[in-house]
Amino acid sequence: TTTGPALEPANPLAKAPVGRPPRTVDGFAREFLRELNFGEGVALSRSSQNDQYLALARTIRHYLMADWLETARRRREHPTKMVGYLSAEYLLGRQMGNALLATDLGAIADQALRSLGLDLRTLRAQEVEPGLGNGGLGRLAACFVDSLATMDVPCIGYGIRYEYGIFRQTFEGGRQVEVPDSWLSLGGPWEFPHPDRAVTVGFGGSTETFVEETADGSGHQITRSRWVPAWNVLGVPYHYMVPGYQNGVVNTLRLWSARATQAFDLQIFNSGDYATAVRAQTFAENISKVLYPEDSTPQGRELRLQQQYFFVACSLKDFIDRTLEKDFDLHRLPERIIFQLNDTHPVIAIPEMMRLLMDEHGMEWDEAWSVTQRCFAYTCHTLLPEALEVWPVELVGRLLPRHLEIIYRINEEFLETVRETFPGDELRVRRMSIIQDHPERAVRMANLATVAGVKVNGVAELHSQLLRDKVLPDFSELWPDKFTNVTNGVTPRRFIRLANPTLSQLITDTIGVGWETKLERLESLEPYAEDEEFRERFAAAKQANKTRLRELLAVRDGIELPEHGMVDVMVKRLHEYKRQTLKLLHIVSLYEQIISGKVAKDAIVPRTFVFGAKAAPGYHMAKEIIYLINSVAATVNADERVKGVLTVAFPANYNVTLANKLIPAADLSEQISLAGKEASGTGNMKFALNGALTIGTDDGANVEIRKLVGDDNFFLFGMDEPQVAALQAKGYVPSAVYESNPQLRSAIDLIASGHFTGGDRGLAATVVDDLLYNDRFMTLADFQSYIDVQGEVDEAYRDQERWTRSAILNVARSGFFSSDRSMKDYLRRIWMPTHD
Ligand code: B1N
Repeated sequence: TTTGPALEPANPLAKAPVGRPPRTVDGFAREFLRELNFGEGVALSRSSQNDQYLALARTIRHYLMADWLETARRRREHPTKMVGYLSAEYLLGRQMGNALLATDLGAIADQALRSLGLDLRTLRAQEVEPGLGNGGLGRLAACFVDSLATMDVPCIGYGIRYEYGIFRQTFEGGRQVEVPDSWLSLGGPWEFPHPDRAVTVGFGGSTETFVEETADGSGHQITRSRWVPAWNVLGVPYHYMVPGYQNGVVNTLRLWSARATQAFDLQIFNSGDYATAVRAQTFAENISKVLYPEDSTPQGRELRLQQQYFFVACSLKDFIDRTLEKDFDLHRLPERIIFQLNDTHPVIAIPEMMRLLMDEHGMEWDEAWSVTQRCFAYTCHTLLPEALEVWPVELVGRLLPRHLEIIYRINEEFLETVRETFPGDELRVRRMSIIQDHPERAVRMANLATVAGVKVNGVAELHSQLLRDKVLPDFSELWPDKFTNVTNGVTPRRFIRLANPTLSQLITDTIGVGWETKLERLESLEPYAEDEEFRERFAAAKQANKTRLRELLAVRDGIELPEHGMVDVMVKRLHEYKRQTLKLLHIVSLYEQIISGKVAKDAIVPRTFVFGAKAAPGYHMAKEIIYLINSVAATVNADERVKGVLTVAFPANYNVTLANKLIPAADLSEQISLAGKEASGTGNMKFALNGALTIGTDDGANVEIRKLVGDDNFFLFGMDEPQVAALQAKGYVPSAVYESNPQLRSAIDLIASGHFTGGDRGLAATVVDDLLYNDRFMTLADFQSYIDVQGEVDEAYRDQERWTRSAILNVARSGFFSSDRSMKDYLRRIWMPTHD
């Protein structure tokens, strides 16, 4: 059903490339009205804002269409090695602003809409962002596909079209309440469904062995295995444009949606059981129904493994059967594709590739393994041992019996190598085995990925080092060359140009155009740190962003922010290792010192503390911390004694859209995880690029930020990773820290007294007790250092000239953190290593 026209078309129009609509105000207005009338079926005078938004989105799409078709044609005609980015998450953020920027149509669209009595900003605000990811890992995937399109690298991003993305967070009585994110309910104008190109994916059933003669005609017989699934679902591809930045390139993001197969339906319909048939449909469609809202921790649920296998099976089939030219010799597959595994979520692709090559394309084990080993590379995003995915053998065997057989055989051959290399070291064999025995027999997905992948990379220098030394030490000893680093990056198009137009204009005025794709050019801003006029404009841009944020939070959340003072921002998923409670202890301590008269109100720099954080719905402690932050915010904001000096804002539902408004307004960026726990962080990069100074630990990419911006322009505090390890080994007793530090004691006592929780001590007890008697992430151990360095922050901020100079240097020296640079590193170190 997917082949093109069979006859040579007589009409020459068939050969012409698709037209490009005129890039004029009138042309745009006409195109928009056509969409509104013919696409939405409404007259302008009768149209709703949603109609107008949908028509506008489709209008902008038209301007990308010729480039999209042309990019695809070019790639088909001159096939080269492609990147298949396999990711269970893409946290895309709103599409319209990005599409306008990519096409450079902002001004035209603005005027055209105005000429029709409409307002571009209002229509842009209609868009519900596709929140198909949790946090950093999903946003990273979105930055990477943006960069690959901008660099004209052939790439297909493969993932899942969740019907419900990350939940919408609301607060009720200060507690997080999750609301389903039905982001598609008002229409999905950016997607192109292709139900005719659905692929079938099997689940369950059993394997059978049979005997076959070898293909060489020698008459030898071999035993083969094949999978007979018990049930199937269909994967329907939805295509999304991934436009490069003003370069005529549009790549594709292909997200899969699950449907019931017709065969499945029919069988049951014919039996006359309508209700059962409809239930079957629901069952199949559940697979792509909802994103698991966990971040940095795996959810070992059966449905999640179904999701993983579903999208990976669709993607491999799509690439082999549809993207490669017909009759391509699969022995040469590694010349055409490298699948990058975004964490372990897509790692089931490895046995799936083996199965396809052997059972569907007739390869022998050794050939298939040789091909598979060259087609995958694995990115690890964590250091938390509990975050390494394992799947119970029982579950894998039940859902994917053929894959389990293949995994066992991969493991057998691998362990043979280990035994040959390290004879007699059975403990090592057990540590390295792809199958763990305790606490239950399970498949270690990171081990599988490491055994099969060409390369394994961490996401920041420190993380990659710790990955080698602590997470996978046996593997790095066996294969030192397999391990490499690629430090994360962020797209400057979305996170500077779109998020911060005032700063962008200043940069362009100062160093000229083109920095958006050559971010190292920000270096040329460095001398301007000493230019008074530039400093003033820079400070004015920051002030304008703060004012805009004030206006936004007033309307969006009913939060009143003071006009002046430092904006101190901590936005990221709520996780104990990230230590939002350390930030909270700082606030409570300042507050306690003022209300108890230990510190004069005017002795400290007025600050607005802004939090943004979602907690995984099942993560009890994280939700208690959210409740406590909201309780402290309510109490502090209502207390006349600290008015104008301490303000706490916790706008609900932190997402990409809100990030774009918050980050440009920040003076201070909080990156305060326990050293050795945050793999990289990418928010830290966005803040530095928008001229915030960082207060941070020696962790993740903070290390590299500090190295680049310089010690004078970065506030380092806390233990480093070796110190953390030493304290751990010695035995850490948080209550002893509490006993010995009066300032800390006062802060914790005030929380424990129920001061912030309406007099109820119980409501604060979960968090307080954990800090005192557990404190797995050593919050109390780093408290004094944090407080001391926050004192230095105050002092630095009082000298506005010095602060602005440092902020400028943060921007000038952070060009390294463009995701374009990350992509160059992946290309050179992993994807096309022989290229130069
Ligand atoms: O990936 C980001 C890093 O910058 C962060 O430091 C890191 O915490 C984050 C299971 C994860 N690691 N692991 C996850 C997400 C969802 C899930 O279901 C794990 N996310 C990270 C980008 O490298």
